[in-house]
Amino acid sequence: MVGEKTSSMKIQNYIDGKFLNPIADQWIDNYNPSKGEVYGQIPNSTKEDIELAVTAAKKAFPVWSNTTLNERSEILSKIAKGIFDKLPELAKAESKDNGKPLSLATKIDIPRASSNFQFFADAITQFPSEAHESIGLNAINFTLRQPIGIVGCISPWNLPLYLFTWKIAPALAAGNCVVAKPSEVTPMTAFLLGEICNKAGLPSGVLNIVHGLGQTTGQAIIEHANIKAISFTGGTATGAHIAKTAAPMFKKLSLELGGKNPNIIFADCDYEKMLSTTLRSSFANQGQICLCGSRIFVEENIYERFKKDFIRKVSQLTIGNPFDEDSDIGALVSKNHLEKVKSYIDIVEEEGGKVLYGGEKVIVSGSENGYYLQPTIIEVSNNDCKLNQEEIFGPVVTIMPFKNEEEVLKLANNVKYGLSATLWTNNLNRTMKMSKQLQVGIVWVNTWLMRDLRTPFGGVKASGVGREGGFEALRFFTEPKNVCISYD
Ligand code: TXE
Repeated sequence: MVGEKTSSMKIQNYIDGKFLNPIADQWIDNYNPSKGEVYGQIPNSTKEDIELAVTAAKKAFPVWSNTTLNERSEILSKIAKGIFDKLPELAKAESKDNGKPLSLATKIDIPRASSNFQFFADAITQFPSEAHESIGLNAINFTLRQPIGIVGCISPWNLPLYLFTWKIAPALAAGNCVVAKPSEVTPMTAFLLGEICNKAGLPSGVLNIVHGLGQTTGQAIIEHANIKAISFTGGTATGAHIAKTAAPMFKKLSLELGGKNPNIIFADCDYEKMLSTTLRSSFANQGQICLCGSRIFVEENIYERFKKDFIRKVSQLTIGNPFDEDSDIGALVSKNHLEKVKSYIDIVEEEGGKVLYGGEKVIVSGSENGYYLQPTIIEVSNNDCKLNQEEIFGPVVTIMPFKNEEEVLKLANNVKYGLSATLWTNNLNRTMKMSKQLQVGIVWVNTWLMRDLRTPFGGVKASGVGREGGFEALRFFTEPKNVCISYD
């Protein structure tokens, strides 16, 4: 049973279809953030473990890359089903490992992990390649879309199985073999995925899941000469480091990095829908989603009303143990992260801001050592302060009034990040004009985090390079090769 395994056991690497201890026998503690206590250990894998994974992947590649699309699709569908069948156990494991409310893991994280596999199981059967006839030259070009070979997938801790599978599924669907590393902070569900893959009949070595710290295990993946592409989601500084290491080796890179997303509210919006969605876009997953709208800009004629209503709504949120059914906000992912988030609250005054609500750590009865923080609203007087320029990545939002479209566009774009923006308005002309001018990869209008997995997903500026999702992901995980045939 998955549930029993999560209580105290050592996590192992999944290499060549087998569960293995790390070769150097180095281990890291794994924490339950809702209790602030160690509940297991995970490998801190070294270059030798990565070598083993690469060898297994190399061996598996010729067969896997030549399976028919139907065979591949069927196996991926079985993995999707395997995840879905274990939804309650996986959700519990995710919630325990990450601190997120069990209800969220049950409704969002695990179903989406299953959908990721099902989506790419279907997508690969529909993935076209192009042909170009050179009319008048008697030639025809067609483009092969061949798998790259061995690819590396590195994921973060905020949406553990959700983002891990978002990378692995298209990589496998495209015919690659994968060496994957989940975050060392939340390794449990990635570990449990190995067993599901074996049961689904995924051939040994096609997917290898290796655990450990970024600077040891992650570094060994990005440096390995035979790993030809890296798909990474995580912090912007780590993304820059990965680019520096991998670019001179001419690896393909997809980097999905941080965000400091504007949530722009005009007076002509559907107010109640905006208010309830803004509550989610601010604090879902304890604000630890790269897409959260952490900078709220409100048109000045509804600013005071919004402020009052938003504070009231936020004060009604329940902070508690993630396993309690009525908890809206669980624990932050780690002690370090809690301290990082708190350090921004500590500088509010010197940055010219004012805490309107929250700002304090919370002691949850029965989980006194857990990493809990109140949802926090900060009023800021300008967009240049650190609170509006740096990614806090916690249950902290800033609010600020604006006068008109022109001003708010400047405010929204005046930041190094460019992942997403949310726009609340019923004015079509404004929607069109602003959608074009916002410097981001994703704009949501009158909604937030509504996802259609076929759409391109990713950011501009310091939010990353490349797009995930749909055929974009399948293009990333394949190498196009043009064949030009001349005829008489
Ligand atoms: O991320 P890291 P961290 C942001 C957020 C957060 C900050 C740092 O602001 O506070 O990033 O978080 C692996 N070679 N986001 O430190 O370190 C690491 O092991 C190869 C935004 O947790 O970037 C993990 O698997 N890999 C974000 C993954 O990179 C390395 C989600 C992400 O860890 C490595 C999470 C190396 N040298 C945090 N160093 C988002 N965009 O959604 C680390 N890793």
